[in-house]
Amino acid sequence: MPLPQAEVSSLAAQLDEAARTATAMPQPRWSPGADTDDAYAVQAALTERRLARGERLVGLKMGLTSRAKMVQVGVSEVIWGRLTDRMRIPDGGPADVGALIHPRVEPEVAFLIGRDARPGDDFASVVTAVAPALELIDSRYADFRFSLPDVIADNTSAAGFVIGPWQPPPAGLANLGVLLEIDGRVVQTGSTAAILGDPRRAFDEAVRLAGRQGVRLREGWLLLAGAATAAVPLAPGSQVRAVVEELGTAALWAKGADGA
Ligand code: 0L1
Ligand code: MG
Repeated sequence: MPLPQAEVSSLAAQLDEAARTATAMPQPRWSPGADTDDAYAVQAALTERRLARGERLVGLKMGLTSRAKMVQVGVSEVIWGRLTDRMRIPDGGPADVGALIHPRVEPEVAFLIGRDARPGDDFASVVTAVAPALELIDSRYADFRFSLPDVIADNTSAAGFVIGPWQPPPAGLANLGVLLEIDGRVVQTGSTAAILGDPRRAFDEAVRLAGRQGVRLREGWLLLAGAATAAVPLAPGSQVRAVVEELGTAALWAKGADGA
């Protein structure tokens, strides 16, 4: 039986408040029998609250698409979340990390969706451009500790993203080198192969998993394919850059509460 609507709304309100006040909250006590469908219902209600404040849905993100990420947070399922226009940070621009609880950053690859995707569509017929990207994540739970339904409800820790220059999808995407630099120092190295063996599979998983919840990728949306490395804590004042072989770079500057 689905979770009662009152419980869905209450949990969405708590997560929303935690994000808006940058205050970590305890893990929820789910009713017995609650499952991932219930967690996606909370995520949808949480997103509705943002849309009611004037934000616009601009795409989806895939989470936990690599072993490194799964091991880092102790959850071993691919998950997806929703992206709004308010989460977008201009390439090279400031990210207001003073408004976050315990931000982390990770290097990703982004896809541009050229037309509404239908079940069974393949990557080449729908994705018209690819870009290097950064994702800013910020679990609303204390100490970044959560179960699978917890993190789905929390919109897969989504907090912000940067998209580098778009370009036509290259012939090979499956094994491009990836670096994450902070203040000019390489802090993580990896390969796009870490993203489900080939980041194009993240598109297939988005169509499949979001489709199960009645959500389809729309023309003009973005899709973040997932991180190629573990995420790294982000301190105010840091300059961050993702470098993806053949695709280029995406960058941000972590602005603290005092603007420094
Ligand atoms: O984008 C991600 O892979 C994040 C998924 C949620 C787990 C986390 O907070 O790292
Ligand atoms: Mg991510």
